[in-house]
Amino acid sequence: MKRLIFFAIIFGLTFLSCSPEEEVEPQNVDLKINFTQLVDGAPVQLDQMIYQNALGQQFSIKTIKYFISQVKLYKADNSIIEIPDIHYVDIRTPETLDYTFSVQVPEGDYTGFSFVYGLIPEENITGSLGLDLDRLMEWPVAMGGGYHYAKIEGQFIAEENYFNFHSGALDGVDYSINVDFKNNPFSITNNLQVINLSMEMQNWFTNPTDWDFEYFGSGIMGNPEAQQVVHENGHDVFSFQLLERLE
Ligand SMILES: [Cu+2]
Repeated sequence: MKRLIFFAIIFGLTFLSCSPEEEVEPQNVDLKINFTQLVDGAPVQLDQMIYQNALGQQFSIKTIKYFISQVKLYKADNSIIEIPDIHYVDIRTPETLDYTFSVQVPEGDYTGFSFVYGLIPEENITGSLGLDLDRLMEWPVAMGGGYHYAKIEGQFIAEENYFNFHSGALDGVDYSINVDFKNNPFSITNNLQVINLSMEMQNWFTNPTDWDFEYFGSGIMGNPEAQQVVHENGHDVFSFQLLERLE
């Protein structure tokens, strides 16, 4: 009888010690990202002369196109999940406004994530992203080549004034932006989770430099001062939330 109880305990311990391990083995799951564009915290209303920048200049938004790349997720165990994708967003093309990364990610606790607004020099090569993106986003070879990081366009002050707030690597100078959410912990627990990434358009036009539409004029592609201001103002245009998809 004693021996039987002994075996029962051994079997019991074996069973108990095995099953929880199987349960905690992390699953790899799809991670989706949604792109939202805001003015003053509300979704952009295109082609409406209803906005005012920090200097009190009226503006509208007609175009928002941009790249994000170099997405990295930082796990609580110090490992890093690197996602090789380059994603193009166009507010007028609904299928670009959400994206499932080509790489699955393990469930678990993360300390944060980071990405690049635009393209790093190694990935900013004329002709490398295919004909469609060449046509839409190519940066002139005479200005250093590669692609625009973004095209933001609209009107300012009066209906007849158009601005092309185009950013990119001018003459080989890298103005891409490292967007750092490394200390923003979250957990990924299933296949239904979505990172909602918002771009606040007002923040392009302030902090540290209030953007003066009259001073910078309608085109800034050949203007290194303007590219530097865009680079600096862009540090806080993005914010994110982790949402659960309803399915
Ligand atoms: Cu341009």
